[in-house]
Amino acid sequence: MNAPDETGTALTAVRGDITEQQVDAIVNAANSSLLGGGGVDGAIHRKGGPEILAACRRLRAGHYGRGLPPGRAVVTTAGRLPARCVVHTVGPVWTPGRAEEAAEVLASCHTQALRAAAELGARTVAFPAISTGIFGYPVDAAAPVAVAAVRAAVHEAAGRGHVFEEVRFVLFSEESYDIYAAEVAR
Ligand code: AR6
Repeated sequence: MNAPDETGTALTAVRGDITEQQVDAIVNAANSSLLGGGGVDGAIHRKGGPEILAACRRLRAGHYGRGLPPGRAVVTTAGRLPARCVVHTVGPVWTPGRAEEAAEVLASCHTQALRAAAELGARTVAFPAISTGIFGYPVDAAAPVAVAAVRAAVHEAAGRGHVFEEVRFVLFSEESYDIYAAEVAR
């Protein structure tokens, strides 16, 4: 684990499964429908149970009738998962030649997810490597964007009086872990 930064927040990277994290909030790499999918999204809905999908359906029936736009974040229960809540965000689909646009959306996912978590009073938050699976974002391009956005959001939250204890990146593969861990250690 890395030492806390000057805000008092430890930024960490671990190998593991996002659904098993004992934190206040886990972040879901969702899609705009909010109605489930594969990868992290599939695992969260499968292990968290139907309460999460029911909450997502309520969001779709209310404010998000047209779906959740990429770069935004919404919160639901975590159902049977050990986390207290799930922050759903939609990463960018990687399109060659549009790296700048993708980076803006990916950064926004992290910023908005941490803002939503702070509003709930969450002090420990776990992120997967958003967009680096089915959405095809190269891991070595995603990691610096994700980590920089988290650092900035942690500072922003501290400025408003909310100090995160830990923001953790949870990586499934050894390759992703090595890349995110190096970025976190920088
Ligand atoms: N815990 C941690 N990391 C995981 C887990 C897990 N349980 N499962 C996969 N990963 P992805 P995306 C890693 O595809 O690229 C869904 O269908 C995985 O190896 O879950 O943002 C949604 O509904 C990869 O490194 O998310 C969307 O349609 C990373 O998590 C779409 O996929 C992200 O992979 C979102 O695609």
